[in-house]
Amino acid sequence: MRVLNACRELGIRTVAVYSEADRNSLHVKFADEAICIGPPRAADSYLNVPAVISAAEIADVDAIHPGYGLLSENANFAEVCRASNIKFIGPPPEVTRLMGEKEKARQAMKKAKVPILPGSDGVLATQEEAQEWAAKVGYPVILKAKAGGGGRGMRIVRNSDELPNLFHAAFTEAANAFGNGELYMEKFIVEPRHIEFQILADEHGNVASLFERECSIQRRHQKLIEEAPSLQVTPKMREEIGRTLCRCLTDIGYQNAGTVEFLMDAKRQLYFIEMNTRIQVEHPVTEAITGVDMVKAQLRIAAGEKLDAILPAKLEIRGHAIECRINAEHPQRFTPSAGQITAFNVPGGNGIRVDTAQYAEGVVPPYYDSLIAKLIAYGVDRTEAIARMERALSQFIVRGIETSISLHEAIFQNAEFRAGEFDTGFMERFLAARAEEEKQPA
Ligand code: MV4
Repeated sequence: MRVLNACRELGIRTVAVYSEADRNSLHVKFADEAICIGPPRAADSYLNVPAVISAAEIADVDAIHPGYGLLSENANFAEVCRASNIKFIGPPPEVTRLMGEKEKARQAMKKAKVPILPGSDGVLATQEEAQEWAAKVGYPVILKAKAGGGGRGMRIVRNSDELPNLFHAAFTEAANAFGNGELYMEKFIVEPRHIEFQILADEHGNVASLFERECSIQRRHQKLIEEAPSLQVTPKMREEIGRTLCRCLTDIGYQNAGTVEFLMDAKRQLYFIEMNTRIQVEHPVTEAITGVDMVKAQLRIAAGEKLDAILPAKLEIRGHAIECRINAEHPQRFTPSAGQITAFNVPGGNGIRVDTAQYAEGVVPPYYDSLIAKLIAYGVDRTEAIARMERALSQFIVRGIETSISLHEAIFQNAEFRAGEFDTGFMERFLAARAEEEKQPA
């Protein structure tokens, strides 16, 4: 729906693809054309490259927007698009492949003077080499899969005695999950903040930074709340990191939208960890504070337009925005909650945006990600954004299935959250405190 909306506003005709489970989805209803590409399971439809390409060829499309997830960071898919004379709306496959090899991405950033964490130069050939690097870097260290990302295939190592077993475990897990067990090492940052920079790049070597987002409110690597800007990033840091990233990504030949992830330590230093070569779920908070329609920007970049025609002369941050991810899941147990929606009231009003493809008679299928809506609140400052979010959460009604709305309401009551004083350990502490309260009712 997000891509469809941008196309409609630009006068571009759209073709939706859908699985048998999504026959009654809004993207099918609102696209100019819609083609069924297979059975409900994503592997049989949305991830089926020949099925997607066949639909594109039958409809004779000029371009494919891959959305986020699914095939959006699949370099092979981008290559098949290229071979089929279909424009893939995203970076070239070579760049996606480079960023998918996390250790290569790290070295590319290092070369461009983007700050990285102390760690190994390249992958660890042997356990002995891992011991040597760990002694040099100092414990705790973290082993990460070169082919990994998003938290899979990682092991935290506290001392040299633990290293042999954890090296073996990480290697085996990575080999099974990614078909490549190669590992690298970084200094482990305890309870970091997760801060990411939004980049747009055209096909003429121009790159712009659309500033940062704070994404530390997450559970098991699933983000729950994101905001922009970060209270912890000073104008000087923002400018320096942004400038360095633009230079680096010009050198790499980056194109279209991308997100560069950093960890922030207790001393408020930022360190590169990895890059996502797609538009992300949380892009609306950046849209709110910059006024840039990022999906329209993606489409115009892919059509060969230059950034200076797409972006305002001077990019500036105005106000503050927060996004709550509304998931179809139990607010305490986090188990998925598929099924028939029986009531659906979407909040609106000043400063509120809701991105959703759900509706009053909608069905949440059990096959896909549980995200059913994004609720974005904008204000002149964080205080106003919070007040609007709380008001909107109280007016967001979903019946028939369980959702995370009540969890968000509880988080917005939390003093540390309200003060902006949190890191990636926040949700674990918050949920533990909540479980404790339930054990001993007042
Ligand atoms: C780390 C780290 C601490 N130190 N790397 C997790 C997902 C992947 N993108 C990177 N991750 C981490 N890398 C070093 N050197 C802690 C995490 C991490 C984390 C990072 C971002 C957001 C949430 C997180 C939750 C747990 C661990």
